[in-house]
Amino acid sequence: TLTSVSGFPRIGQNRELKKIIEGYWKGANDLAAVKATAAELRAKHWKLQQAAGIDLIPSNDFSYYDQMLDTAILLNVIPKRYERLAFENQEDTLFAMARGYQGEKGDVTALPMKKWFTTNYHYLVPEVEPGEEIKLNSTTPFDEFNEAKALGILTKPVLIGPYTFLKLARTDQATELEYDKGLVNAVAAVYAEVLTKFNELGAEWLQLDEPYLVLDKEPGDVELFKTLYTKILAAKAGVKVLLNTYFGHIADVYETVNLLGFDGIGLDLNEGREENLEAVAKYGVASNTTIFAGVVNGRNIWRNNYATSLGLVDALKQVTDNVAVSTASSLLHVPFSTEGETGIPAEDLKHFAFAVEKLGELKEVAVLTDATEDEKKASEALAANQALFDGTRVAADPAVAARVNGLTADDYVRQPAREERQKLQREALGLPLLPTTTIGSFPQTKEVRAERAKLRKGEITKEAYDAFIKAQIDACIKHQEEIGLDVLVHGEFERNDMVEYFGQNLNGFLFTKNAWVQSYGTRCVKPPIVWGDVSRAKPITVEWSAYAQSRTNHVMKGMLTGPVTILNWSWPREDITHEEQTKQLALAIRDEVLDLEAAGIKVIQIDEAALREKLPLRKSDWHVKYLDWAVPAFRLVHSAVKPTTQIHTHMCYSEFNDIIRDIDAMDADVISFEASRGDLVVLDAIHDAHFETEAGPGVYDIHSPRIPSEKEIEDRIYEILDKMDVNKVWINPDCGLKTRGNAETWPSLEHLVAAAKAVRAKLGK
Ligand code: THG
Ligand code: ZN
Repeated sequence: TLTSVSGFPRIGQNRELKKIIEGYWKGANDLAAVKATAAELRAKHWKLQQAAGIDLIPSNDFSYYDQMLDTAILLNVIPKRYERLAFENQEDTLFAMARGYQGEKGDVTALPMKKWFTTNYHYLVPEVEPGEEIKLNSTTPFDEFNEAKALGILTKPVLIGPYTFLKLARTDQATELEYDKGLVNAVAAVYAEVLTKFNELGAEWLQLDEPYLVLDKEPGDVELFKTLYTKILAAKAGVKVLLNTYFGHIADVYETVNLLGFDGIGLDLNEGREENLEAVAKYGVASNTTIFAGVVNGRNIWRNNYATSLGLVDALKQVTDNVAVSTASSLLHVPFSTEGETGIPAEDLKHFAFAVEKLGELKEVAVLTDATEDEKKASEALAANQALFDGTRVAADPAVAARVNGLTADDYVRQPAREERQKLQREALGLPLLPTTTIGSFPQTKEVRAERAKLRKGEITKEAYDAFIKAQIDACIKHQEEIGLDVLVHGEFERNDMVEYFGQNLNGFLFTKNAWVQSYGTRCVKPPIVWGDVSRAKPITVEWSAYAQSRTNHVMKGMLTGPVTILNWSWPREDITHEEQTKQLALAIRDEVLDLEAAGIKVIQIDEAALREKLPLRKSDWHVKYLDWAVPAFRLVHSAVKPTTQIHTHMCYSEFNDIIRDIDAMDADVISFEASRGDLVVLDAIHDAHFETEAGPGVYDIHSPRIPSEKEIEDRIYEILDKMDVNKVWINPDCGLKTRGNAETWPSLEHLVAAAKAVRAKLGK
């Protein structure tokens, strides 16, 4: 049985790519060094896959920043403002599109960034300007194919497909594209040209990723898909084309797809299992088509259950003999290897498979697929795998179960109603119109990280570390007071990551040393693992927040991460439901909320940065599979506070127009969210839905190092006031500031405060 990997992590076992690229940005090394490291990483990753016995090894899954951005550049979808910078190296144009640019050549903002389907990975949104000349504009996919070929490895080049590209790209007004004939033909022509070139270069397979196919279809979508692929497949000559889908099922278009003449169709048999299998059974498989059975999960860290995978392959074999086994999605979303995770006992670590281990699983599943019943009975690999799933992995905590089972409907409802609370809070907190605040974190400088590393290595005492953090808090508070912010924060210097930090202070979690996963560009996260039942051992943030409040007469905001976000940014268990795990987390954070309140904290922010991220891709699943328990879980966290305690929440990204009422139903008093890098339609949604929650739509983009001018922010505030009741508007940046430097953070915040004051003054007249 043929084995195929959809994509492999590119950041490197020890994040080599991150380090060399960030070095280049800082001027510590040149572009040649970046290119050399990139080539080394590609070679290492191809060879690893070859050694694991993988048949179809991907190329062009590498990227300096993001594969969607690469696709835009490949198609020449480069807005003029970046071309005008006239960089000598195309890499610098790429980085300007990704990060914005402010320097001697000009001043441009970055392309907007959005979450890649339901993952914590972010892609850059291509911007197609009117009259854009779509043409083949890069040789990267061919160069990398040749690079592997020179190493003796015939790879399967991977590209984001034209349908997904067109569905995710936007106009320069941030609206959806109109799929006119010219645009569609031009895009199809580039893909056809790519196929022709790969045919010349001797490629056997080409993989086109079309994850957008797992979403609900709008009128015209299926036609668009058919038009594109009818043209593209006509150019395939000797190359076999694998249409790859993931993160869900394609049951609604499977019949059409099956008739188009693809050589391979990749189906996700984890996330779209039942629907995909049913579609295959119902419509069959064209005689020249191979089904690529996505059985090895690309989004979890748990060992594959071989018996389950073999069952899935068997089900397909009832319909066709042409079955290959594949990763269910790219392995981009899992860490590199469990090797070196010495902090986790071997007894526990054996339950995990990261990218490298998943290669082994894929191969073993393929071998077992071809095995006779007797061979399977004799297989040690199968027996060892089965043993992982027999018996109890972890004992249940009866106290946690008792608490969850004891919950009643009242535990999910805060009293009195929000309108009433907002009045009481206005009096109690004494804030001005358009209050200013920040999202919570301040720059995590080298110094802060170095101090934490010293504590970890035992080079300094806990007392010395705490004193250091207190000094950081003191300075941060003083600075916030000086520039005139209204609601202050302590800065979160004691935290590494907003999820990892809470995980470390809760029972039931496991941690890795090096299990990094790319989040955007060179930025990575190291999600903790939910191993057992979750509970709070002791107060987590109370001492820090109480200390910070003691240092100022301003309102100090307490900062917590919400249960849905903790779960979504951890590796969840697969033996109990997400709903169950979230309830356990909600009860733990609820304890923390009440302790903060008791310690005199009047404003408590419970971030649900990742709530939108895991909204199911199909609308029919939104409520039943997710919102119906995720929104109540948030209410459970805060329902017991006093009416005058103001509950804030924060969400990354503003893509919640369609769930605006669900956001309101979280019953927070105030929400801040990202809106500065994207479009303004969310303001219309707030307006149209009579959104009750007070809101701070971010007034500038913190993901870019550029400093916004006071004027820019003032203009932005007026845009907001056009759509919102002035009494409900907060002024804040669009996300936490931990990834920024102090050099850009403070001037930006000064401009923010000045802009808010200027608008207040004008409103007063
Ligand atoms: N935590 C987690 N996921 C996230 C965010 C987060 N996803 C979305 C949003 N924030 C944006 N993503 C990131 C991801 C990583 C970082 C910042 C924003 C980051 N990472 C450091 C890096 O790569 O240099 C990690 C270094 C370290 O902790 O030592 O800054 O906040 N879970
Ligand atoms: Zn955010």
